[in-house]
Amino acid sequence: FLKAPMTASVVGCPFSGGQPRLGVDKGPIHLVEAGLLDQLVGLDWKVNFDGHHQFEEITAANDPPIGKLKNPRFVSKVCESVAKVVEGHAKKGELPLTLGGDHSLAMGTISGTLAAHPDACVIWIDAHADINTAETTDSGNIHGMPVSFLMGLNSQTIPEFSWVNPALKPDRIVYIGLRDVDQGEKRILKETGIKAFSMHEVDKYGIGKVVEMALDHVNPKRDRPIHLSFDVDALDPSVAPSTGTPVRGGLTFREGHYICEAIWETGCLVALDLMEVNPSLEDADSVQQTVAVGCSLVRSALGETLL
Ligand code: EXY
Ligand code: MN
Ligand code: MN
Ligand code: MN
Repeated sequence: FLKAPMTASVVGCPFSGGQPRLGVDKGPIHLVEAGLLDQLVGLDWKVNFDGHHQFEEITAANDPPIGKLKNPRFVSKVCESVAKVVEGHAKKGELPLTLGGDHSLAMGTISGTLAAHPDACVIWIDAHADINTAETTDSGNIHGMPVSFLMGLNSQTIPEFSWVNPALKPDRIVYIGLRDVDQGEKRILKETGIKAFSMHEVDKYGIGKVVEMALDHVNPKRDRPIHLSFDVDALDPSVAPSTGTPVRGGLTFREGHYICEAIWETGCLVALDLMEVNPSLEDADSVQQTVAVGCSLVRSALGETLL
């Protein structure tokens, strides 16, 4: 993978079942309609896109909670199908670009990446740690839990999620941007020793140093494939207002883009997620701004330079 694959395979995932707010399923549609795919062609990517992922075989009907988990079968089945698609693209040497949709989808995308690249590491950009377990979650919203499934942190196995291979090791994931982490999640981060750079560290060291430290931790020799999972709510709400769980005090426009640029520069990027753009929230200008920022983050991660 030393030379990054120059074919991007877009996995549009109009899915909102991991959280309660309608509209996040429209995120990928707006990103594509804003011209994202042409923009990538302009960066010399070959872009595969055969329409948004269809979930019609998979329905939310008859899906009562399992414990606190909401829409568990729906989320699980959708993620399982996304995992297969991502794995297939990655195994062909293409770069899967998954457009969400809510962040529960990362259970699928990262499963797919790890199936194709077992030595991959994950860089998770988010206001939230998304590492609640079935036991620690207050909300029951699975978009707050994908990392716990990927790591096998649930004390009881949930048969509906048995397809997930809990292959993600604590030293293969690093967070940047955290500022709304639940008590139970803080305990999990401590117990597992997962490295996290919150907004406190971004303020203290600056984004350049933080990204370097994050890469040194998760990819010290810069020889591991990187899966970048970018939740747009990592950005400050003044930069990306149209998202379901905004938290003030987030990354600036440049800090977000710097992360993407620096990861691209490693030459190790093999998969990219852009999640949680919700075009139904806030006014038309905010939606346009958030969609435009989403497109430009993806362009930066896929090689757009300022000069
Ligand atoms: N920690 C809260 C929960 O588990 O419900 C909030 C999670 C928000 C998750 C967003 C997508 O990053
Ligand atoms: Mn998230
Ligand atoms: Mn988030
Ligand atoms: Mn919270």
